[in-house]
Amino acid sequence: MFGNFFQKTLDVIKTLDETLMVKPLDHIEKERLEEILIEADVTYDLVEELLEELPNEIEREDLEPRLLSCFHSTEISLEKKPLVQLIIGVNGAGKTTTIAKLATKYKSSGKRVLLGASDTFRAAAIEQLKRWADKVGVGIVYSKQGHDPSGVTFDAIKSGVAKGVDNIIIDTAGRLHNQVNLAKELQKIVRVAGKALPEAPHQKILIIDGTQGTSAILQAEKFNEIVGIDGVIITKLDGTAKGGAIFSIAEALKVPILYIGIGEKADDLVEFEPKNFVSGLLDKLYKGES
Ligand SMILES: Nc1nc2c(ncn2[C@@H]2O[C@H](COP(=O)(O)OP(=O)(O)O)[C@@H](O)[C@H]2O)c(=O)[nH]1
Ligand SMILES: [Mg+2]
Repeated sequence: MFGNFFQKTLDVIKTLDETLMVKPLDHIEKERLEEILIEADVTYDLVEELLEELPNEIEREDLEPRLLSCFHSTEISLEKKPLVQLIIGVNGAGKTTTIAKLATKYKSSGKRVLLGASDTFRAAAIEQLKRWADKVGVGIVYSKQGHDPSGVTFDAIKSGVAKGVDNIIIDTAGRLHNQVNLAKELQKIVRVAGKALPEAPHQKILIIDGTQGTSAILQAEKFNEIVGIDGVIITKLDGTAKGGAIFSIAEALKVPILYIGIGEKADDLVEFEPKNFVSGLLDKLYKGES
């Protein structure tokens, strides 16, 4: 599981330093480790913080808890019926595709799913979500391009409640005519969702394009200011060497990373487990396993 999405990052690490090829190692020199982490796109400040006060020869046992400390777990109860999830993020981040992946996952565990096409900014966005709903075999509530996205959100939630579905997933636009409009629209969607069903949306999930590396952090902080984020899904980690950004993103936002997107197909979504992720990385560094 680890290798599929972090392989490219690890390949870069491997080519960086021949001495790391001789495994197993009982320690790695601090300077080498710094280089490796920075090359994998962990931010400089975080690398310094992670390795602070560690000896010059760093052992796996000392590094492991520090890497793990970047990650946070969720305190949100997902035991709601229906569970309403709002998907936000910039254009092209992978929102619509990720919604299809989540719907596939829920459906295969026996849940009934309804999608809300609240990205009404582009006609193509509505069509894209409709195609996915057909393909995955789940319901969808949509309207015409240009309609009020909060209206679609309201209708989707009301309809989902009436039908007794388990999961409602709401798509949103990542770009409007300007930034202020986008902020206002997202805030309105959240307000109106709460009117359709108290406490909805239960989870606001930010989709981040993993190929952007740490430059996505600033963007994520903006979305966090606008509506407050409960969790993150990082997409496109199948094709990037910037996988180390996971640490910086998790540390900066202080919200859990829920899933990782590893391709364009409906089942290219893996649950993110900090423990497995970190121990996989350390295996590679110290033992040479992939
Ligand atoms: N390789 C790869 N491509 C992805 C992944 N997630 C989304 N994409 C692609 O990224 C592009 C934009 O995705 P889309 O869902 O339309 O983004 P949206 O604008 O945020 O809704 C599409 O071509 C997707 O197929 C992923 O995990 N891996
Ligand atoms: Mg979209």
